[in-house]
Amino acid sequence: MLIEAAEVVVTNPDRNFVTLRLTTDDGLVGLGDATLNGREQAVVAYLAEHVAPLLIGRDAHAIEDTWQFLYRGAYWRRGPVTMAAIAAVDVALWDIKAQAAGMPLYQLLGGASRTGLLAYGHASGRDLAELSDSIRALQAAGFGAIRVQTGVYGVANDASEVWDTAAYLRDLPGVFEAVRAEFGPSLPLLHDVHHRLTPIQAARLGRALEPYDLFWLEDCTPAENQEALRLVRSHTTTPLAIGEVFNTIWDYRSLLQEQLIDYARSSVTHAGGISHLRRILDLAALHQIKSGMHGPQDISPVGMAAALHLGLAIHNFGIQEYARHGERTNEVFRQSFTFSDGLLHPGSAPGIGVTLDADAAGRYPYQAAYLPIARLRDGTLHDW
Ligand code: KDG
Ligand code: MG
Repeated sequence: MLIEAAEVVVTNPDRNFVTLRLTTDDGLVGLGDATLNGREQAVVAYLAEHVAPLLIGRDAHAIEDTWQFLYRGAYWRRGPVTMAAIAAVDVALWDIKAQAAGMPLYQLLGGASRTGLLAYGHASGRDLAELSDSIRALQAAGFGAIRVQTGVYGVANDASEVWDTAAYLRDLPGVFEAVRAEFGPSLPLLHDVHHRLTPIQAARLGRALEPYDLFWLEDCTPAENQEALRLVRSHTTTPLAIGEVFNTIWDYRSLLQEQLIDYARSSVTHAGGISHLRRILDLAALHQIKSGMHGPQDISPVGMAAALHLGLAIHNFGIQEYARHGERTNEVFRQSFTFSDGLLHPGSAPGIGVTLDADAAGRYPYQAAYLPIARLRDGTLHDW
């Protein structure tokens, strides 16, 4: 079975998505997500100019060899653009292989290890009343685990936000105290710091949040400095999650081997696809670290479906972020995955279970858009 066509589809139904569509000589179509928020066109060019021409005529079954060919053969390794492009090829090939086998992809990855995947949704509010309404709305939508963001921290999606670390460190424990008082001790609660603290600030926050029993504290320091987590870890038992901006196993090496985190946040879309993320999560499993795959709206339904197949199959699944897509996105990407009773399931359709409606995609052309930024009161650019 040979790859006959490799096309890159860019569409903006609710936001920009980049999708690789591979077609084989016997007519199977596989999809891979290559969306890199705010840098979408860099991956489009990488795929269209440098990867697609190399794929034509290759054996569609040779997933590992194609992965190594794109990684080692390029000489230039790692990086978000390269690894998102490789991920899209990898997922599209797994999609094709599973369709050829007539099975949902998770069966080829070892079969289901559980009946469904615990998902968390995003609650936010400018004050406690708004936050409480937001948590209730998520519970009504079926979520059994909730990420809590509030007030001084970036709830707005404006282009720029003013960030005050001292106010944040002062206010956040009180927010969790109020949420626990209202919603009880058993609701799993998560929080994302978005890389904004120094190691000693993060250590202090982790310790201050211990009474509220967080499921995890995410990205408490800039993720690229793995050593910083040693200090944080030595001061707090609040579980730590990191890695949504990582793209290879090398970014995790000391975090996993020294057991400095509890959850690995990489997505299939940004960490080299099913083949590479599985390697990361297998190494994590040796150190009792679980998956906590990134699942914001900027990962397309194709990337989300791939994550669900992998999450269902691995033993060390932890939790899945699920930001839910809008109606127009669901019209472009038809999905077999389901969400009920707080659990996601990839469904039983052969492959990854997502098809792309090209006519619908064509109705929503690319529009340039960027992530917001954060600045301190004096104007200094801070981490997002
Ligand atoms: O593209 C970046 C976003 O996906 C990121 O800001 C979302 O931190 C995020 C999360 O945890 O979903
Ligand atoms: Mg995050």
